[in-house]
Formats: sequence, C-alpha cells, structure tokens
Amino acid sequence: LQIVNALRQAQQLNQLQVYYQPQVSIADGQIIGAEALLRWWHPELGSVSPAEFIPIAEDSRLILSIGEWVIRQAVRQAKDWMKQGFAPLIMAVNLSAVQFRHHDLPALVSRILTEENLPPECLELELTEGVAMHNPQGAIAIMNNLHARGVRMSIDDFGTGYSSLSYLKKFKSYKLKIDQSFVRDINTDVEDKAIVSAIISLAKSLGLKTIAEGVETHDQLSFLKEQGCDEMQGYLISKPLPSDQFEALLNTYRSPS
Ligand code: G
Ligand code: G
Ligand code: MN
Ligand code: NA
Repeated sequence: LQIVNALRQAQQLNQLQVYYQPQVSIADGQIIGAEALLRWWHPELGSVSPAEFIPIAEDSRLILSIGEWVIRQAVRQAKDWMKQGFAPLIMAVNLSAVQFRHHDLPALVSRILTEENLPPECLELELTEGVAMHNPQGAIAIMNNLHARGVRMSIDDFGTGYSSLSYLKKFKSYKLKIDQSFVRDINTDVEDKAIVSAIISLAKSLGLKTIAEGVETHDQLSFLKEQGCDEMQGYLISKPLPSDQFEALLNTYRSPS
C-alpha cells in the first residue's frame, strides 16, 4: 500500500524519468530507433526497477496515467530529435496489459501523435508475447485499430510465451523482439542457437523484422549477423540513457544536418 502511494506521488514530484536505449541496424550499424524505458528514483527507496513497480501500477490502474505520460514524453522526444535534424528514429514504447486493453488506447495514441505532431509511423508500441496471446482475438482487434492509425507494433520478449503461429500470422505487428534469455548464451548453447535461428527464419517467412535484445558481445553480434537478424539492442551499443546522453550518442553517429 505504501509503495502505491509513493508511486502515486512520483509523477507530481518528478521522480519518474524516461531513458532511451538505441536500436541499431546490423547491416550498417546506424541507430534507427530507441526504446523508451521508465525509471523511478525515490529519495528513500532509491532506484526502483520497473519490473517491480509496473505490476503495482497495473493493479492500482495508476499505469494508465503513468503509461500515458511515458508515451507523451517519448513521442515529444522523438519529435524534438527530428526537429534538430537527426534522421527520423522509430520510438518504441512498452505497453502493459492494462494499457493495451483499455478502450481509449487507440484514440489516446492518435491524440498524442497529433498534439505532438509526430508521424504515426515513427511510433512503435511493444506488446509482450504473453499479453498478445492471452486473448489473441481481442489483441488482433486492438492491433488492427492501431495499425489503421499508422502506428507500428512489435512483439516483445518473443520466444518466452506460447505463440500460436496461426495467430502470429494475423497480428498486425512488423517486428519480433528476440528475448535476451536466448541471446545470452547464443555462442555456446546449441539449443539457444537453434531457437534464435528458428525465430529469424519464422519472421522472414512471415515478412516480419527481427531485433535481438540484450546483445553484449561481438561474438553474439557475429552469430546474429550470420543468421540474418535485422537489428540489435544491448550493452554492446549502449545501456539505456537519459535523453541528453542519448543525444550525445546520436551526435557521435552523425551530425544534425
Ligand atoms: O529497463 P529495465 O530492464 O529496468 O526494464 C525492466 C522491465 O520493465 C522490462 O520488462 C521493461 O519492458 C519494463 N518497462 C520499462 N519501462 C516500461 C514502461 O514504460 N511501461 C511498461 N509497461 N513496462 C516498462
Ligand atoms: O522486457 P523488455 O525487453 O522491454 O526490457 C528490456 C530490459 O533489458 C531493460 O530492463 C533493459 O535495461 C535491459 N537490457 C537492455 N540491454 C541489455 C543488455 O545488453 N544486457 C542485459 N543484461 N540487459 C539489458
Ligand atoms: Mn521492451
Ligand atoms: Na524484451
């Protein structure tokens, strides 16, 4: 109960911050996107992981206001970098189950994009495989709605849930995010190798892009490149960064025109 109250106040007290982790094209090494990741710094509790507080925010439905704030911050940031002359990035934002199923989500997303003047195709909403498959028919309807508004969808933590391939085909997603648990031992574990190459082949045959999460070493990257994975995200490039540090990183890749 105490943590719920602390979380309720966190927004007003400016204790929440959005960090950004670069997503890089494996073919040419360019930064083509960013994943927005929420951070909470509490004066007594210190840094609280979203893995801990998102479930609490979900139960209390605080996630609806916090989640809206994250989408707006991320969209505004993407627009700001675009205005500065950086090539357009695709900004990826995580959606929780409660947010995804809330009836107002598609309209809310459109409203934010209009108000912040960001092209919808610059926003990607990440849905975990578990949430998508929990009620696949419902998920298809929501994804169709978001897709019709021009927003991209990706399936997060792919491989950790149980996917029905017939549904995967019907999801209006354009990218599978290969969970970092499969990437970690990719150079030594024959099963992980097999799983990752199977996910990449599956994605290709369904016309979906792939991004590997949690890439930390050059050896992991070499294997992914060999298998034809499209993109990567992980400490090898950068950990999630506050916006000013992300911008500094963008500047080392290419200067604003
Ligand atoms: O960045 P980190 O490893 O601390 O994230 C831990 C977990 O919290 C991840 O599963 C990530 O998807 C989730 N997460 C981070 N930010 C958000 C957010 O804004 N919304 C939701 N729903 N989940 C988030
Ligand atoms: O569940 P989701 O994929 O949204 O969460 C991504 C989580 O993975 C974030 O908490 C992020 O901080 C973390 N992360 C990102 N890159 C790496 C990495 O290279 N190694 C590890 N161990 N974690 C990472
Ligand atoms: Mn994610
Ligand atoms: Na993930």
